[in-house]
Amino acid sequence: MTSPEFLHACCEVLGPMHVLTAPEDMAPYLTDWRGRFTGNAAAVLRPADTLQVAAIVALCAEAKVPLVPQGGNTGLVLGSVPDGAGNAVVLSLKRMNRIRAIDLVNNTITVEAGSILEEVQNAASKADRLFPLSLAAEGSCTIGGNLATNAGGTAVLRYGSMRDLCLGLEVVTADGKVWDGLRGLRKDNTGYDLRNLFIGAEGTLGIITAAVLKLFPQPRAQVTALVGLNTPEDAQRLLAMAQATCASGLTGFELMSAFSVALVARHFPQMRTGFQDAHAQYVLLEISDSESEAHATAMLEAVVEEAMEGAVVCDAVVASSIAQSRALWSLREHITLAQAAEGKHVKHDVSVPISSIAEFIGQTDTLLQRAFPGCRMVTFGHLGDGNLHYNVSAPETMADETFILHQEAINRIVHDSAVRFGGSISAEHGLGMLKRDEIRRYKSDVELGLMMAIKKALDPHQLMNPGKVL
Ligand code: FAD
Ligand code: 2HG
Ligand code: ZN
Repeated sequence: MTSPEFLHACCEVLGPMHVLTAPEDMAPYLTDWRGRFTGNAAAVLRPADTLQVAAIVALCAEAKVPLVPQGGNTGLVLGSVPDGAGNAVVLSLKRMNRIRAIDLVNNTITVEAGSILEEVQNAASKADRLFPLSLAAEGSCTIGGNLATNAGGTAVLRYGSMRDLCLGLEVVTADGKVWDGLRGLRKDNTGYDLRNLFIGAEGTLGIITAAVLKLFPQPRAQVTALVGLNTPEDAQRLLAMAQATCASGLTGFELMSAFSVALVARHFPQMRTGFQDAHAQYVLLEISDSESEAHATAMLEAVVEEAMEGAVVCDAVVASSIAQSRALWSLREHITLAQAAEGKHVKHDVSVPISSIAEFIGQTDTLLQRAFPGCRMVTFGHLGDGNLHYNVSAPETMADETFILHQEAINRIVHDSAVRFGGSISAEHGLGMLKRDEIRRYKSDVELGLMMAIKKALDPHQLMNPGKVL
């Protein structure tokens, strides 16, 4: 247990206002976004700057108190909440939200880890630049959480995931030292890649306190289309067509199954596709263009026309206004909320080679229907990256509570299937507590051994987000 002396020392560093110990004050930090798990903590600590983080981590190292870093707490794998033991502290980075610098020649922005993603996008936009990471939780997730999970989102196809968008990091190490790696360099071959070790480590190796991120020119135009199709195979064909015509202009390619779209319409009735008839699959495409709106629209229309002529697509709408484009994206981004409103479900965040997407869906759907007849598939996601959110809701006739008891069996079918296709069981959300045991089935002893060696070297007392990832 944490001693009164330890909490007193934390108060000295942060001021008592930023050391929360009352259950009602700590509550929002202890339950995950989906409401699937509530942990326990000795305190929630809210540092204001890097030196305060370093002082707190040093105190934790001395008193052997485990630390759970937390940003917006929007993570989907139970990485940002403590376990039930009650001996850990949650370190909330949300007060650390300053934009430290923008360099318009180097095309970089330096931000603190608690900065909300949307605010970083807005700061870039004000400077006539684009920070391209985009995801439905952007109004509340933080750059630190985005980095710690190597977040993906809807523009990975063109700009890559968080690892590709970060040039430098500032990190507080497990013994309370500050590593200043805030370099804005695009080339730097000076030994081991520490930056990429901390990115995607889910807070298990150190606390990210700031980052240098890449900026891009603002596209002159962004054009969106929604198309209806019969099969995931057709969606794969459409991707090849769009890439051939638009090359790197294709910035988004999102698959949504009929049931995903129907769930959104059920729980958010104002959100509809606008098509007269329902289709088995939908794809949302986005083109970004450095020339003009007319050029972008012509390109997208050419793709849609070719796909309709080839009977790859049955129906299509190209958004004719920003409002219509936003409405189409909103439909896509409400799938997570609609499935949550529908009830408990089992999430999967798998990736397979893009060429195997359709076959993966076909085979795994069959296996799941055989084992759980009537289970409802909410299949959607970043088809352009080979990343599917292959989520399973209970059959209409089965109570959620009964269905959720089968979670392990469902995971086994889906994850074994993804791995059979050469895939991964977590393409963008990470492992957290939720997939920590699961990953041991799929990584070799050699790979797990290397990961463990890194963990031991950087966090010898196992205080950084214990029980997550490994
Ligand atoms: P948190 O949830 O607070 O933390 C996530 C992990 O990072 C935890 O392990 C935590 O300990 C660690 N961490 C947080 N801050 C730090 C830090 N400063 N230093 C070290 N470790 C830290 N993810 C995607 O990749 N793509 C999507 O499209 C996407 N869409 C989403 C849509 C919705 C509606 C929701 C709820 C989530 C979505 N996510 C998505 C998942 C989640 O939003 C992202 O993983 C996000 O990047 C997490 O940021 P956060 O600040 O909320 O992190
Ligand atoms: C998305 O792509 C997120 O919208 C969330 O990664 C996925 O709800 C999910 O399973
Ligand atoms: Zn996603």
